[in-house]
Amino acid sequence: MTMDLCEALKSATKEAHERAENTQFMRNFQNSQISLEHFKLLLESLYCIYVALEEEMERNREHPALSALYFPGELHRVSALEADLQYLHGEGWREALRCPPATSEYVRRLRHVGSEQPELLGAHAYTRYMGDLSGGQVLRKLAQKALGLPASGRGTAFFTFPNISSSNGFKQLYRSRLDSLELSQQTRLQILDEANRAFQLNVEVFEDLQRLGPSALRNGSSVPE
Ligand code: VER
Repeated sequence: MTMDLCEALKSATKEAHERAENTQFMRNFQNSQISLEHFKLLLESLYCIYVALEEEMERNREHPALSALYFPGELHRVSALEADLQYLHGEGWREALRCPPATSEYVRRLRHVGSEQPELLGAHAYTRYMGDLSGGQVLRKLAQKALGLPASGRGTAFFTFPNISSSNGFKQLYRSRLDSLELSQQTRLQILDEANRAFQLNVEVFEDLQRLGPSALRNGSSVPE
């Protein structure tokens, strides 16, 4: 019997997940060793990625392989990232936005999939949103503590999903939606490949951010009052 898509996704990306978790960038984050500059770079990079992901989801929202995964009110991260960047960088954040090379590569892939193979976009949505829902709360607390960001949630809105009351409950719903997709065997295999590619793109983004880090410093990297 074939595995449900979710189970297959989880097992196909297990090693890739371990690689992502163990990048220096994520390890530093987990050990509260993230600098404010790295954190800002991360949010800028995520902004570039989510703009592309969410625009492509929006454009393809009626596609039969995506409509069941379309939860803009619950999941979308762009406005949260805008609020965080506005808070951390102040006015002018948009003009100063940095989108490092590996991030641009990720964005290119999202745009390509969105226009050429939208049936694979769900693999990208799964990789990011399920990850955010799984680790978000822990990362938010770590960031607040390491960087002295306020407990009110300013600067860390990306990690909170105000329209989801139970992240476990929502993950279950999302999994059941993934499992209910009617897919050919070929598309199913392509989705598993694409999810691995999505993880790899994330690894490359983290490696890039780690390299860039403080050397890409702009002035004024203190937490706003
Ligand atoms: Fe993951 N993750 N993760 N994760 N994650 C879980 C589930 C999960 C964890 C912990 C956990 C990423 O990083 C981390 C992803 C995707 C991603 C647990 C459950 C830690 C501690 C880290 C690193 C700090 C990253 C970087 C990604 C992807 C970009 C997914 C998709 C899932 C859902 C798996 C499933 O199908 O249930 C404890």
